[in-house]
Amino acid sequence: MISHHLDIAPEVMDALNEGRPVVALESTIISHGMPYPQNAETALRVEQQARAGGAVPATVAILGGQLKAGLTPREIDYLGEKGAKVAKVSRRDLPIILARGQDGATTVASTMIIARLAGIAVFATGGIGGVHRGATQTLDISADLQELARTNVAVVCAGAKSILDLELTLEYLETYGVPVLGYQTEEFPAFYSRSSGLPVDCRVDDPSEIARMMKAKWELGLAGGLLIANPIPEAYAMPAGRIDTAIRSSIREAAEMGVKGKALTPFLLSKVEELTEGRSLQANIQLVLNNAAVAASLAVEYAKLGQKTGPVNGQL
Ligand code: PSU
Ligand code: MN
Repeated sequence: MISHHLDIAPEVMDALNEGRPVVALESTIISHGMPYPQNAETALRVEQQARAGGAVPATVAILGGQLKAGLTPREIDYLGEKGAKVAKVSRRDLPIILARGQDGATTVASTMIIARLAGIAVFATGGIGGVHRGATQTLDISADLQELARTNVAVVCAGAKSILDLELTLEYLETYGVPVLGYQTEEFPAFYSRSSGLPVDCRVDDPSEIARMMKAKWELGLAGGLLIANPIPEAYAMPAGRIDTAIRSSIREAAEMGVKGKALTPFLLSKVEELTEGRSLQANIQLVLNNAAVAASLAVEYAKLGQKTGPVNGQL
């Protein structure tokens, strides 16, 4: 049933059939997360990074109503250039974009869904969505968290931006049974900075151990993902104070302008970028590259365990 919706690139398909490592990559970060042309350039560099680490990259998006696992450089450039004119697609948007034959950039949630459908177990992104500050009133909680609760994909990220309430985000993940693993750290990283003051569930120093945790979780039949939090490299980290000031003023401006719903995250991201005069963009690029490298080594270790996920035919 899914096959006529899903288009897996030949190189990705070959790797999956042969049990070789594959890393999924998202596309909202391309269209809504960074300006053109840095967004498209970064997406290509991230793919290169995955390859250098021994994995085949599969950048995920929706083109003409087809779910794509693996894009050509031209398709990546197209998404980058169209930017925010491409629909930002999360779980709830998938049926609409498919039925209408439209293009869509996939968030962490919808990239996880497509990765799972294709049989890809490891996915690298920048930062995940989470519980927004003030969510006790607005109920603004990213669908990324529910997806981590239900879909079997390991997600490597640099933590979450402190545009979110990181403490509530971790509480939510605990409630929904998502392991939060600190890659070579005890602390949940805060995207631009390496520390948040909040502990992870478990520090893991070795990708092969994370691979065994994935296997154990899914062998037990425990549905859902694992979150691997990989701090930004020291050299690119930004002082927490500077970022915090920018975030506070961005949140204030969003409230004044009445920006909410799916528009809120992209609005806050671009405001923070503006207020830090592009320094945050450099940090963003470097942390995504770093995540792709860790995800590649995780995919290599997971492939060694001989776990062929294979495409899913049941419910997601
Ligand atoms: N956080 C970032 N960069 C991003 C995003 C979040 O630091 O690019 C994007 C991701 O695609 C994420 C999505 O899945 O925003 C979450 O949006 P929302 O909060 O509307 O669910
Ligand atoms: Mn939201």
